[in-house]
Amino acid sequence: MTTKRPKTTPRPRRDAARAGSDSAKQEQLEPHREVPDEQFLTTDQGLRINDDQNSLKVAPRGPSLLEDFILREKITHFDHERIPERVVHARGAAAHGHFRVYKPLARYTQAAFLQDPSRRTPVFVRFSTVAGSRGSSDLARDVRGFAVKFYTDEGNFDLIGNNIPIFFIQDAVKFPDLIHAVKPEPHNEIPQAASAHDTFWDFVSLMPESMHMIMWAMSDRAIPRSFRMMEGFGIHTFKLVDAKGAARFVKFHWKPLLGVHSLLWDEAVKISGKDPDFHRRDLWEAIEAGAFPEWELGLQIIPEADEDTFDFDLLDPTKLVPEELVPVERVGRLTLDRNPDSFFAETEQVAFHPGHVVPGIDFTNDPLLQGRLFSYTDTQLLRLGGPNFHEIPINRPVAPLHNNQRDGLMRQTINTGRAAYHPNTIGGGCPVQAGRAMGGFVTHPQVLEGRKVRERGEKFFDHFSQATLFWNSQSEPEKQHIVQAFQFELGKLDRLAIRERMVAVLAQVDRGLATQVADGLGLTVPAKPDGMLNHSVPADGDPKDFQPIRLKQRITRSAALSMADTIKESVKTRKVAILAADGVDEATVASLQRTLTAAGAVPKIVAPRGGTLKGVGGGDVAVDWSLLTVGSVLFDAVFVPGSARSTEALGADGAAVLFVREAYKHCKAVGGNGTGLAMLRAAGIDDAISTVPAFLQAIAQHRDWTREEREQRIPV
Ligand code: HDD
Repeated sequence: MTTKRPKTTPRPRRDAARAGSDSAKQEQLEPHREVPDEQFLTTDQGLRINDDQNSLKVAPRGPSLLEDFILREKITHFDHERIPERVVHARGAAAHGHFRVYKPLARYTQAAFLQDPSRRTPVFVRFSTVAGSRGSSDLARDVRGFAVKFYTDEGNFDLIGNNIPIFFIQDAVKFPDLIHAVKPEPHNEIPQAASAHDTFWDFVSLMPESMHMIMWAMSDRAIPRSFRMMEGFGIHTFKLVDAKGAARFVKFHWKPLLGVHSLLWDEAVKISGKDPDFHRRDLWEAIEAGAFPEWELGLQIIPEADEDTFDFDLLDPTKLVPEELVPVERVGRLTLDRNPDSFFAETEQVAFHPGHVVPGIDFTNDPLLQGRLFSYTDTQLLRLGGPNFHEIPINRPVAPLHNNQRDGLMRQTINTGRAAYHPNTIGGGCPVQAGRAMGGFVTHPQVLEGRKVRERGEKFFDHFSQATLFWNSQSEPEKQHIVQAFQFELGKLDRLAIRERMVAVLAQVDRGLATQVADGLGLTVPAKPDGMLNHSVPADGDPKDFQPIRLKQRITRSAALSMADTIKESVKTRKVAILAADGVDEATVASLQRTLTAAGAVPKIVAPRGGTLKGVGGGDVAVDWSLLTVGSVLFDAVFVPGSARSTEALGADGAAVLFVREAYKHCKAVGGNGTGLAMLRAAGIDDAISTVPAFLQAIAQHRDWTREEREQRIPV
């Protein structure tokens, strides 16, 4: 390792060589960025430190002195390094990038960043799980957060969504209950990052409004292959407002260009042990390798006049708008192209808020959204320690910021002038309010009238129709995975009564589903639900008035809801293990590496040991990973190149045999040539792929799910 030492005087950070470079431009955007190259070590006050190895003592073996301000400063700072983790979405990973609209959207909205295709709006995107702590596994069965901060010229716009288009509850007032139920149980803090426990299922089994979301959460959407292969959804219905003040309803979508792909539960469980940072690492590595993740922004636009024409309420966040009813218009592209430099300064300190909007984007009365509008600022006050969190570099807008807010903990802005109020004459009346024409935000003047009530819209009570729509839209393998997920989750419960209640609720979604789940649990589905299904009833309410209703639906299947209908045309960024041992044919390996890399895949040599293999022709083959450190669960496909000595060694190695068997069991592309095919046959895989083009095609297909339906011959 070389150390870039300062010579006599360290060079200034922005020296001539850097000026005009990309990093120099970045520094201008982020003046707080620290680069230690060629700099002296200093205290927080800028004093150069002469000895960072020894505290100040009386004699070499004597006591330390209180006088040691360098020691005190360092330890004090260290003691205060942690801030409260997010109460939800604590575990996350993020990246910088940009957004570009395809063509002006003036017909829908006045938002400036949605007008000009030549404008690159910087973004910061944070992905997350919901339930686990900061250090929990990426592989939990959970919803994934998909939060996008657009740094637009008109101020920051935050689109804080999930990878599932709907939510568990209809009203923010139930959010603390939901989260208390899903978090580890309060007496023993078990289990971490898992919904498979009594309190969660107790709660949701009493709240039929959660059933649509539960169906998604039990599907493979909740165990994505990669953040890069997830859809994103704004969930709530929002409003777009054009320059004339006319509004339309909108649902926001993110469509990944790599398609939507998932893991299998068995893989997720095993990856959790092999690499709990699997998703975080995947995002990081893809960006470092220049394979920038991309999504298209999609809009479902609904005229105001159509508000009441659906079989559901547009304000109900437990319902989606089927794409068959309102197509998704793809309007722009999001590209993530830069990893953060400091996890804490950027990914941890970023503060999102659904109330961060720009002119042309407005809220609806969705009661979940309305509650969120309060919660996010409130949470930042605690988490980031005060009202000036917008001054933290990652949260600062690029738009100019002038107001009469003053002071507070950790204030950084040095406001000039004496008038911190409006109206004023002392400051010349500044800063002045902006009219609509000057980009001032004007709330859409929706007409409202009504009694003050604690109630919800009538259609909100159709809790099962869309849960059934989701079930009916799944492919057979997807249905089987949902059944297995329910069996796993409910099988983990201590209380039989909760399992029984859930099976009864599931029967309302689909009786066949409930029966399959019940079979695995050794239960039977009751002929009729016993008593009421909805227990979320006000004290003076008549429970009868709160029970689920079923409205007639216009559609019964929606292709967009099944991952089976996703893009399957690319092997880009897919990880392929080339399984090898000493005596491998280095020419085959090199040609395979070339072909895979040219197609955009990421080949890695996996061998029984690390270091370098001796090839059959006497050449060296560098090993990327040994079987001690990886399993096939970390790869999308496996290829075993033929060469007698190598494949004999692999066939005799239990870890290598397990490696290929697991890949096969997880429905991945498994290929080989020559003696590689014989090794695979001996491991029980007699239909391995024998040509490279067919192997590539199989990887692009993601998985051969039909293998699951066939007899499972492979013992693992
Ligand atoms: Fe939330 C964080 C998404 C409902 C309260 N939420 C948070 C994050 C995401 C979401 C992605 C992480 C942001 C980040 O990466 O920093 N939340 C959602 C979605 C919801 C939703 C899609 C429903 C459609 N949330 C919701 C409700 C409430 C909250 C109803 C409260 C009433 N959410 C919070 C929070 C968090 C948060 C407590 C924790 C950390 C933070 O805000 O910054 O305020």
